[in-house]
Amino acid sequence: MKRIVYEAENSLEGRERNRGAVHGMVHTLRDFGDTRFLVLRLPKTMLQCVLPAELSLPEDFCDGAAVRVYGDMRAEERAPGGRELLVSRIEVVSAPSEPMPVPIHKYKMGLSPETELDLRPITLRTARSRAMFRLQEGIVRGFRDALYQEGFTEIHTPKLSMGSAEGGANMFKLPYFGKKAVLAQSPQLYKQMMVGAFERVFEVGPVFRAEKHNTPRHLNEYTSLDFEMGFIESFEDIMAMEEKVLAYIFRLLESEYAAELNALKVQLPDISGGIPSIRFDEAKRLVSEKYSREIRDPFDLEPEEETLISRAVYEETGCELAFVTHYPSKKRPFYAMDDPADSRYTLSFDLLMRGMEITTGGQRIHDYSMQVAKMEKKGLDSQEFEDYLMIHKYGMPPHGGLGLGLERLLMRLVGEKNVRMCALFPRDVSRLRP
Ligand code: AMO
Repeated sequence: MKRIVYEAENSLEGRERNRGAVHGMVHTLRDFGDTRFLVLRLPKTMLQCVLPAELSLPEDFCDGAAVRVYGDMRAEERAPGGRELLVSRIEVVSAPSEPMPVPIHKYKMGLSPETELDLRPITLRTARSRAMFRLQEGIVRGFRDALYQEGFTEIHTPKLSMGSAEGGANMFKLPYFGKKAVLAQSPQLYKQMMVGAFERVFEVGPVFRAEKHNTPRHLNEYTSLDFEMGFIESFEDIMAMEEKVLAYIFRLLESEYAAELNALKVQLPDISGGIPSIRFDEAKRLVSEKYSREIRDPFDLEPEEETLISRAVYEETGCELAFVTHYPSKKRPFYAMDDPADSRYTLSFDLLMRGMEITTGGQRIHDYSMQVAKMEKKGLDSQEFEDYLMIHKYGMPPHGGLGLGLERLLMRLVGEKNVRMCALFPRDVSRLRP
């Protein structure tokens, strides 16, 4: 059975062999009087099935039923995927107990985002959601494949820990057998530790941020795509690696996710000419002058500034992505390497895409005394970091890495306004279900 479904999805070759059954979920039945089309939800595509006038449907057949359909597969260029199944028999494998509460067969259901999220177990079945999360798969797959090719090792680090990696107030705290634990804000310290073991590592995993504000760009749990690499000459090596990885991801989406890109009308960004970069202080000045905007926070970028920097870079270069480099030391965590030329700034960067930050990265401190001194300067007790400091004490190469927000990248790719829609089951201040 599995094999036939796979063939039904992937080709029409050996059509004769495709005489048999396909199983799937009833997405909808379109009844035009003389012709009836059953749209079946297969693992990755929809299959159009033509029901002959004389075929009677089983009594318990309805939207949402799990069915087995028998018939002949044939080419039909007007059908999705260029093929359709001429049905001779339908069996209901299992029938739902209630009618579908919302019209999931419609591309746009017209629901409020809240209702759509409340009903996520079924609204994720729409063609639109399926296309979005197939693209999400493609991004992660591309990230993994590209890094395997570059000699990286995939790692899995703990999400329960004792201390903070990124600082700030956005940590979830929880009791842990009489002690206090926190949920990981990022795999930062562990991925650096693993550079000592494997030189090049990456991780795809959940991270937790107790952001108290509901914004369209923040989740309380998101998926972080992280890598970390040793023996770098400069933080620009990290940017070059990110560019390579993104180019790989976009190529993979183009070649293997064309149907999903088409369904969502996604235009992939063109980074074939390289991603331009601009220093943080220059970027601040540029948008302030170009758009007559007062600089309110000299140490960080406001969301509107990110949008304007992106716009200005796009107007100048035609590229929808832009690296902003040399963020102020004041706003970067203790592990960030200061610029030896001017220690007010760090050897770090953010990547903006279509007006929003999708990545943070940079070079880290590898020298023990430099790291202890920076912790003290930031008012941290280096004793609390003795596990982490083992790597500095016992030898580390110059290294750096980055963290890329999966939902943010998907959001910028598909043009979704709210990051919640780019997480299967988003977590925000007021949402812990479904
Ligand atoms: P940072 O905290 O900037 O850096 O996070 C990296 C990237 O993660 C995404 N992101 C978020 N996405 C959704 N909801 C949130 N609340 C949220 N917060 C962050 C963004 C961001 O660019 N350890 C460093 C990375 C590194 O230097 O390797 C870090 O975590 O896309």
